[in-house]
Amino acid sequence: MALSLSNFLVCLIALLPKGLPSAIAATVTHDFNVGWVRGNPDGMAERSVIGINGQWPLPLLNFTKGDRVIINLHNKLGNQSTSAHFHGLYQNGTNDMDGPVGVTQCDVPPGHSMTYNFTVDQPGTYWYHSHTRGQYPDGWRGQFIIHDPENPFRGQFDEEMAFTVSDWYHDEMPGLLTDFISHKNPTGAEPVPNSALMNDTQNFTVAVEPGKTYFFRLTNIGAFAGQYFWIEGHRMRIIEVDGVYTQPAETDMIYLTTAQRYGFLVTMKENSSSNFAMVSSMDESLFDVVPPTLNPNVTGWLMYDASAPKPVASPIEAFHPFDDFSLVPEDGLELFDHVDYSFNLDLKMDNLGDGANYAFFNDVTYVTPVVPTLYSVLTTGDKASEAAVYGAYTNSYVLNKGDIVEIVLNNDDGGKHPFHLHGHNFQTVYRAPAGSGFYNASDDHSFPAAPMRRDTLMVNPNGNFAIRFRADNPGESAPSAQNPSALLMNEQESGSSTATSTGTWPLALLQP
Ligand SMILES: [Cu+2]
Repeated sequence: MALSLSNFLVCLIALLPKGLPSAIAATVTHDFNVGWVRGNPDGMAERSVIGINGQWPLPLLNFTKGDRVIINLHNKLGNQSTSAHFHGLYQNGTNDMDGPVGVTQCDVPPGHSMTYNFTVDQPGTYWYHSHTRGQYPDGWRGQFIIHDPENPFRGQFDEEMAFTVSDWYHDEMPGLLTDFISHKNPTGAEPVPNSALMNDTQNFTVAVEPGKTYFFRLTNIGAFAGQYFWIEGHRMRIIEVDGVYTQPAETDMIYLTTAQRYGFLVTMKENSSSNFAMVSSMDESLFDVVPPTLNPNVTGWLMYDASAPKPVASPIEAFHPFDDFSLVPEDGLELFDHVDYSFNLDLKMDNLGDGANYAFFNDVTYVTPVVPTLYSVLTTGDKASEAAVYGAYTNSYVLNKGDIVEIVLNNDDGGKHPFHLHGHNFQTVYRAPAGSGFYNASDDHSFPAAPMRRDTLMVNPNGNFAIRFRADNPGESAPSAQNPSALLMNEQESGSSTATSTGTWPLALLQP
């Protein structure tokens, strides 16, 4: 994929512990001229897509832990506002760089610019995308990799490579959204994608060498569809989920909700002159109606021999993906067994007086506040610690810095839904099977000793989950040279945390 971004480096010497490879923390600057270009990734329908600097697919961005990232966003769309979010980055101390419109910033109108400036202190597989309404599936999304000089699996692979899977629509989002949240769609049926993509194409190939071990980083950058992923004739050894290293776990198949990432090692066969299919298959259980013409699968290939044929993928009988709940973090961080603050979010889908279908937490459907939540934190003085100042339709909870917070999510809907927490990863302490109903704290739950941590998690249909995290990322920061847009200083050790979700139609795209 061509990189036509103007990069320049301002180098700083980083002090590294003895014995590690020397590295320098750099300042990496990208100019993002966001504008419309033409694209036809599935070969079935050319359409307008949102590109950067005249190009689409968007560039794979590579950084090294410790780098300062400066992204000069210039909105050249002409007809739509925009924003940029860096999914999974904590933005601890730079909360105003997080991107969600109405939470940490206002939209960037056409013809205007915004500079995102932050340090990447966490290694792993992330992605970047517009956080303006449902804009990103029009193409405005790509992978964001932070390389780790101290990767604990460093000696166990020869090369690393990042690629994506996604769903794809032939129609543009503004029209799809209008039809989706409409009295004409009272059941809230989500738009069904037209096809699936692997690395924004349907002809993706990876040149591999026999015997080598590769570290693949896979991200579901789609709008809606979860994806089953497998590689014929090869096993995957999972070592990372959502930026968190895991104890190695072997599997033949993984399932990625939208916005989830997996890092896994794959060792090539010692002798092979044939090529092998890599398949991603959209989770059709999410679709209310499956059009007869829809091909839910997309195939890519591990290419041992470029002159050999690319085999058609074999059909499979059933999907048996790896259960991510069984993962153990590589650092062994133990269960937060003392909870300071716990609250429930009860999810349901229901209709309002306009006849359209909305998603609700605790009987409230989110309405983007006119004043972004972070600005309210900074301007309401003593009242900043009262949840009510953030608006009656935001489901705000004010957390105390340092507390261990538990969120119980009860799914009163018959669909699967992924949830994403900004600014933290969380321990997944409990996840009920489909049909379990609401979480009952007085039941005898046995929690994992060292729960998996990640930033995006799926709740099962009519199921529930409980997650725990340390509230160590206050949603405010002092003005500084790196952070000139924080206008007011607030010394209180509390911040607002707005429960939002991403990547799932009913939850991310709530407009009145
Ligand atoms: Cu995010």
